[in-house]
Amino acid sequence: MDLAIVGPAQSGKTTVFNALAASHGQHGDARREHVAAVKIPDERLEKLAALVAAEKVTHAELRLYDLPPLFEKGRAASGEAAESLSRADGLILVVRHFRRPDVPHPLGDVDPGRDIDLFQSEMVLHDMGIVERRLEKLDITVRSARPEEREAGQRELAPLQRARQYLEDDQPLRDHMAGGEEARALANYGLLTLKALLILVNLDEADIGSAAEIEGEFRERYGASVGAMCARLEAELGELEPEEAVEFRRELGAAEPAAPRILKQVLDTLGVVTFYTPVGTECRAWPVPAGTAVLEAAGRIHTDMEKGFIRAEAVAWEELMEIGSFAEAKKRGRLRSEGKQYVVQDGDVLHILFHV
Ligand SMILES: Nc1nc2c(ncn2[C@@H]2O[C@H](COP(=O)(O)OP(=O)(O)O)[C@@H](O)[C@H]2O)c(=O)[nH]1
Ligand SMILES: [Mg+2]
Repeated sequence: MDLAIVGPAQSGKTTVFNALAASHGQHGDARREHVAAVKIPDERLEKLAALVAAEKVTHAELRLYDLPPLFEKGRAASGEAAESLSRADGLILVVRHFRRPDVPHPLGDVDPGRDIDLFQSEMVLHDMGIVERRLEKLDITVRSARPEEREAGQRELAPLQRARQYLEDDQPLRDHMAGGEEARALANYGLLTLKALLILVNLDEADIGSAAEIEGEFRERYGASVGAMCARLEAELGELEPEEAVEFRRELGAAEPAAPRILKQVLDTLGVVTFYTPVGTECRAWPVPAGTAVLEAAGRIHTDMEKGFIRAEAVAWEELMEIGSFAEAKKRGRLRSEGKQYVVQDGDVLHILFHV
């Protein structure tokens, strides 16, 4: 899963990127300049790994992209940034709430609400451009096409026309078209307002005590996924040794690290559920979109598992922790046997049976 960090200049995008990438032991190799692979902190995975005495624990990962400012002076993203943006499954929109007189705001004053509104309108305009260009082209194609091609063109037209309607009303597409067949038809256009969006309010150091309150205010106003953190503080604490960081946090009144909470919000925003596979000596977490059938989930692990799928043995994480082992769960008849249509539930521990 790819997440693009977007927002106005100087809102703290790079700082957020560093704060999230520094979390959970991400120093070193996984981190390139503008891309970071971030392990998703997962307490369930760690407890499960301990239960089955796994030698190797593999966390689910997100890829974060730190993008240059978009829509500045009407400019769209270009080159590599445009590609990362178009491919991303979701966006983290960073807006500035921190004050800092020494860091000028490009619009003069600090007003996160205005910045959110402006950015949302820019995204709508961006998508409108894409949809209109595509519709124009299709219109020509359909009119000059042979009958059998005409039909395919018309099938593509319908969702685009619906999208144009919403965009004309200044409505982000995710509120109306996400998840369904139409969204799939539009998936390859790189439409920004169709992507999952987490608004990340970048707090002032002085406001960390009221993070939850501010988060609540913005959520009420925007009816959307909202997170709040002080990115600079978290990035700096992320550089420290863990014991030192704990000490500093206590002094600052920022009890819990923000990154795990924000990453969890990212997963929720993406509509992702996590299942677990303790196989041999490895215990692993797998993120999949909510609603994924176990057959497809098996295919994520290995194509052979999908091709030769027989059935899955499943047990909920809580239940397994309580029972103590897969073998004991089986003995007590608590392992469910699920066919390929079974929809994977968050927290499922799965054993997939397949023939090669
Ligand atoms: N006080 C404070 N300053 C921040 C915070 N986040 C970023 N900054 C500062 O704002 C400036 C711009 O941050 P940067 O991450 O480079 O912004 P970008 O242009 O969006 O990538 C830098 O001087 C940061 O130190 C924050 O949470 N609190
Ligand atoms: Mg930057």
